[in-house]
Amino acid sequence: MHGYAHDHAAKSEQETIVTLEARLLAKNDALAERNRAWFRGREILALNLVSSPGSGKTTLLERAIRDLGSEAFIAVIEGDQATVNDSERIRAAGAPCVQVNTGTGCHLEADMIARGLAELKPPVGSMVLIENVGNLVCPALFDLGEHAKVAILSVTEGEDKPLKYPHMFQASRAVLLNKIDLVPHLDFDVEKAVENARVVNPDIAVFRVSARTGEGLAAWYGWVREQAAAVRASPF
Ligand SMILES: Nc1nc2c(ncn2[C@@H]2O[C@H](COP(=O)(O)OP(=O)(O)O)[C@@H](O)[C@H]2O)c(=O)[nH]1
Ligand SMILES: [Mg+2]
Repeated sequence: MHGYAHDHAAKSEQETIVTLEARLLAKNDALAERNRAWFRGREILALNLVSSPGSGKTTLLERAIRDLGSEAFIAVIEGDQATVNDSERIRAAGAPCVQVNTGTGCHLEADMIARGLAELKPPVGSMVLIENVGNLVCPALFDLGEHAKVAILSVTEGEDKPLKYPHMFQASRAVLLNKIDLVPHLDFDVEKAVENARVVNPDIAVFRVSARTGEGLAAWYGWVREQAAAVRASPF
């Protein structure tokens, strides 16, 4: 009897959790649609950079601000559990930035982006680059209203990560294989990493880059320009 009551309670608790989770995601999706419409109405390209901590998101953003800043106004939303370190780096690189600290949260949510946009007020035709909280799990689930998610996988992380964290690579339109300058010092199999990314997402665009040396960045910027042009061309 006790076992039954216990099981029953556990089941109903689980149902409550599942329902709450579904509601949370539905609320986020509604707010993400609002952000998406806001971006589209202003012809703003919004990219959501997702990766493990330390793969090079902030370094890639610093480079992009310096390399693309003359052709487009770039604003940044930085997500981290704590500190304003990354937003200080972004401002030093020359872009306005809002830092969101998520505390115990492991991802950015659409309402945080809406609040960031209200502060940043990015102009028509600009780019909003979002650095999500570093981890390969929950940022995949949360739509922010972005045009595309871009996954960063650095060569020190192992070529199996797309297979172990498939949702992140399925949710992303492009993957940057960063720190390619380190390949000679590692046993990272670049071809295998590309193959693994394409196993989980056959359409994913792959760029082999080094934020340190600049290798491969021209191709990545070409993709960014194509996305910006697509946003400008899409009817509102
Ligand atoms: N060798 C090398 N180091 C890099 C590269 N990109 C970033 N790093 C280093 O990796 C570390 C983490 O970079 P960071 O941009 O802070 O990563 P984030 O946590 O994803 O924002 C820093 O020490 C960077 O200097 C790269 O292309 N090559
Ligand atoms: Mg960072």
